[in-house]
Amino acid sequence: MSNSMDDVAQQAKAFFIIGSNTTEQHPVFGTLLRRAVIFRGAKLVVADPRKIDITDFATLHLRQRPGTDIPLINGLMHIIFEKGWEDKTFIEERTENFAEFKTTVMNYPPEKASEITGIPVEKLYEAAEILATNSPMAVIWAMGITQHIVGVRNVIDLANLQMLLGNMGKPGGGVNPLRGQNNVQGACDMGGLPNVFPAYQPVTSPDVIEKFAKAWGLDPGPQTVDDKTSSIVHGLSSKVGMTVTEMMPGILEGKTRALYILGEDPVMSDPDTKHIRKCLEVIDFLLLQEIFPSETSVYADVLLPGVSFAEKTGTFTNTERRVQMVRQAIPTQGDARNDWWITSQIAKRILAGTPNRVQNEAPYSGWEYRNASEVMSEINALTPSYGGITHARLEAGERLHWPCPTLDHPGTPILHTKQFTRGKGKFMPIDHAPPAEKPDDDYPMLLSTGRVLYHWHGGQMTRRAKGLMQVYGEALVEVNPDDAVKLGVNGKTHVRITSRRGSIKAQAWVTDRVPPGMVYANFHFPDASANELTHATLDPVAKIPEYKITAVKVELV
Ligand SMILES: Nc1nc2c(c(=O)[nH]1)N[C@H]1C(S)=C(S)[C@@H](COP(=O)(O)OP(=O)(O)OC[C@H]3O[C@@H](n4cnc5c(=O)[nH]c(N)nc54)[C@H](O)[C@@H]3O)O[C@H]1N2
Ligand SMILES: Nc1nc2c(c(=O)[nH]1)N[C@H]1C(S)=C(S)[C@@H](COP(=O)(O)OP(=O)(O)OC[C@H]3O[C@@H](n4cnc5c(=O)[nH]c(N)nc54)[C@H](O)[C@@H]3O)O[C@H]1N2
Ligand SMILES: [Mo]
Repeated sequence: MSNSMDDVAQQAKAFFIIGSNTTEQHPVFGTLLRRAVIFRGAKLVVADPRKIDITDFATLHLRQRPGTDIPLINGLMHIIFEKGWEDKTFIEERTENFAEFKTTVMNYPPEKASEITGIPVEKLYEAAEILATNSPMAVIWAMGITQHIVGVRNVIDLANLQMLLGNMGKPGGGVNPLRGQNNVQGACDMGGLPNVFPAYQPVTSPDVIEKFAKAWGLDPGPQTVDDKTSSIVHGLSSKVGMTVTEMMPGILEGKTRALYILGEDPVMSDPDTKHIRKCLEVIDFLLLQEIFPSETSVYADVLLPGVSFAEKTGTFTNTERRVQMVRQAIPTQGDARNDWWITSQIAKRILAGTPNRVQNEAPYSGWEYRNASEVMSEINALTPSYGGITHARLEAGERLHWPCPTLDHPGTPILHTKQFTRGKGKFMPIDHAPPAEKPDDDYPMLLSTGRVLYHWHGGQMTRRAKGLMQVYGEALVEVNPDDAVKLGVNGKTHVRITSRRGSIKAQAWVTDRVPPGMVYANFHFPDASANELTHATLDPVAKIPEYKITAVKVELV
């Protein structure tokens, strides 16, 4: 998020929630937003194909066809131009490439936007007025925007909207993607991405490589294979690696021979389960670090027991870039060990067999951490945006959002107040492209997938909680009443849903949460996981799968 949760909830005059089921998937922030609507009259526009719970609080609900967010956003911006609501001063002072961008937006008059999205023209005018005339306005999104082959384009177009309205770098405004996993922001910040070291320092930059090689006592030269011993000569690689969604199919192409998986359950969470099973069956070596046996653990050659959040000390970085202490609450269970400890033991053993290692006085060579604070000290030294975020400051109760480069820096709850990271904000012309799969005669319905309040992804944790299973004990598929009549679904009927990849049977929940022609399924239960049906077509830049759109047929069983 460019802004903090409190800032958005307290300062925004209007919210635009697009592709986020905020009350079910981010209940704490969802509550703050509902309170803002109820108690201080903030306006709320929700753009979501489904009638999710937060639409009960919306000033206006736009129910676009899935995968049509670009014509929707461009259509809104077209109206903003027509009415002269754009922030001319912000555009002039803080942005560039405006003319090219405007030319593209002009190709999306409201009538055309309406035709593609299915939203009536009057509603587009109403939405544009609410969003443009209640300033500051905060845009909030999640997976409904990103899990598409146009995920990156969707995000860029929302940034266009916020620059057009001058809502960047201001309290109560901003671009606010809600991160999902408790520490996914921290994982990305620490370089859990194929193209960057911690703090988004590119692996392709010679200066950055030299800095890390020096600190870690490694040869800055490229990673090579020693011909005689056929072991890897460890330098720091400047090659951009693979994303998860490339590693998996890479197994069948011979590009991936071993996998070290920590805290993921790809059999449940990756698209096209049948394909994932095939990949995991043939991989040479699979090491899995887990807190429970999972659907994936049956494929593991070695299963190592990590510890849950309640058994560890360290920090999590949340969706608003705030770093928070997590303290061990219960003793480690059984043979489980800290995840960082296991990883460093493996690393040490790999390093021990590595020729050509530069053994100098490198401050952070050897993986010799004794506790999480020592890991944090290394982060402080090598990760500029975390330079001033120490356990001591967090323990003293400071609220620190990165960037926080030095010990006396107060942190940065709002980004881009004076300028953008690249200087001027660059408007990007963004055009619509249809989803990879479209309903046809064989598969006439559209499947959307996601979560429910009571479960967490593959369900390894939540399906072990008795109370949650009592409330939500089996997968339900949302089916519109019109479709239910056509199918003959009545009461607790089970339906079979089939796509080009597979088939599941689940109980239908007849509800107008979904529009006619669309069903919605989750991936919380192995016997009826939506990922048996989904396909692995990826966004070309972010490599995120199009989980939100699959063509299916639905039958009564
Ligand atoms: N209870 C619970 N909470 C969770 C999680 C969990 O598993 N359980 N997971 C966490 C994680 S990791 C994540 S990433 C977040 C995800 O949080 P969300 O992204 O809010 O959750 P999703 O269920 O993926 O659904 C997103 C919304 O996008 C809508 N949508 C579908 N297609 C489109 C489209 O084409 N355009 C638009 N604009 N909207 C569309 C859906 O109807 C849905 O309301 O939740 C986090 N919170
Ligand atoms: N169809 C469909 N598929 C999706 C999505 C969708 O919307 N639709 N959403 C996608 C998204 S946004 C996400 S984030 C993924 C999530 O997918 P995953 O990350 O695979 O799912 P999780 O269930 O969150 O976590 C996986 C495992 O981590 C283990 N675990 C928990 N805590 C710890 C720990 O501290 N240490 C270790 N070592 N293990 C731990 C749990 O036991 C669990 O089995 O799913 C993706 N898949
Ligand atoms: Mo996620």
